[in-house]
Amino acid sequence: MSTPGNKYDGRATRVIHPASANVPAQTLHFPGALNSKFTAEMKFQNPAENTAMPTYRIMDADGNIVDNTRDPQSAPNSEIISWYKNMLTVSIMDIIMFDAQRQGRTSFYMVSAGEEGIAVGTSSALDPEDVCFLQYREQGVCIQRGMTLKELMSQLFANKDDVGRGRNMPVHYGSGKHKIFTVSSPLATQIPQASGAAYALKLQRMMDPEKYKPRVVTCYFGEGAASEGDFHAALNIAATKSCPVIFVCRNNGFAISTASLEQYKGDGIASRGLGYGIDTIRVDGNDIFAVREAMREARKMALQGNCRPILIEAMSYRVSHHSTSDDSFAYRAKREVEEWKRRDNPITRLRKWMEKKGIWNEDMEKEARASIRKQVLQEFSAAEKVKKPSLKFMFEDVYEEMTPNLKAQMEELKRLIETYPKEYDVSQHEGGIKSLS
Ligand SMILES: Cc1ncc(C[n+]2csc(CCOP(=O)(O)OP(=O)(O)O)c2C)c(N)n1
Ligand SMILES: [Mg+2]
Repeated sequence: MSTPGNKYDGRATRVIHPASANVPAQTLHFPGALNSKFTAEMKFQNPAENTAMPTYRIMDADGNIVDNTRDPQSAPNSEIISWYKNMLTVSIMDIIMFDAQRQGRTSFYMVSAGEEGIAVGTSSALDPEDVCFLQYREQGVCIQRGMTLKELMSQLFANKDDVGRGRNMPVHYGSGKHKIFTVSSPLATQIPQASGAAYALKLQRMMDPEKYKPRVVTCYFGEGAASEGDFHAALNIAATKSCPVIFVCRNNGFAISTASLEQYKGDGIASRGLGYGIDTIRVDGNDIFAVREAMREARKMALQGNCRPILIEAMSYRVSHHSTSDDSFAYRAKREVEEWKRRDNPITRLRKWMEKKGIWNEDMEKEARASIRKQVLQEFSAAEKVKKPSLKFMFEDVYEEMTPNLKAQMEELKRLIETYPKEYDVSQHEGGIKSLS
């Protein structure tokens, strides 16, 4: 007779007629729901009767520790200060780049105000060899993993130093060196890719544990992206194939103009993790310690035994407009945004904690802000002046060698530029028209 448990051992089908098998009906387990007990009470489960999943925090909005079992000092002061500076860097760069777009110096930008703690906190708990898939509001992950301002600015200006060779819209960062897959515009693309990458890492290690160390994949996305079919496919395959992937959902209350209340009826995104049989936690995204500790624990759990996926739903509020193409005051009250800014924020919360601890003060704050601002502006104006990538790059990288039809297209482009030089100013591109030879 089959026994209750998570694993279906195939024997239940053999006891379809319990009477003939001489076993009581109560012990029969359908293969589709092994732990379900029989009941004589007909009751439709109503999700509204369940209490909402709680939101874990270590530190309250005033910077006081509320979970004394978790010492935020698991990291030295210098490291905590470095997270703080990384959050400040994201925030200062955001303001400068948003304004730069308004001045027509870049085409597009996306701000992560209010969500700096999620990006920096989660990635502070990762190994440099772990692999990250981002959505687009996670500049903090790039900075925490060591991408330089020069690298970020080169992407934003699509100049010749951009590792993506200027092929993507601004904020679509990627870096092989930092194990960050390039951001994709179509929502949720990265989620099944992350499950697949985690499965690959697991298989690699199974085949050669000497050569490959345990690694996880982290996958960031917004609650809006979780409405895509790809989200569901990704969670299900990760659960059924026990992939070491940590899904980090930033629930910031909006998918552009659609408020989360209009996006779903269930208990946030966390309830969906449980539906797929995935260990899930909801955390306060304004609390960098909670986010980091949840990630540290998730990483351990993901790599235990046969591996498994984890879902972290980090709660926050999108303080900024969706992007430079959006005016959020068309669909939400300015007062509401101001209220959130004033009430809670991952940066001011950590600052309060550091000040209480005596490791930060007003002078250090001023000094840090001024020096970060200076560095951002320096890299900004340097990157803006660098030449654009060679035109030839348009035809490279898909095939190892350029195919005859690509060569023909390149020649045609050269002919057009030569015929209409006033229409096509290619002097800004490295090598100019010569690169097409
Ligand atoms: C497949 C697809 N549909 C629609 C869009 C347009 N779009 C870009 S961002 C976005 C909202 C995403 O919201 P969320 O995932 O919550 O992330 P947030 O912007 O809040 O960080 C939408 C609808 C898109 N990029 N791709
Ligand atoms: Mg959102």
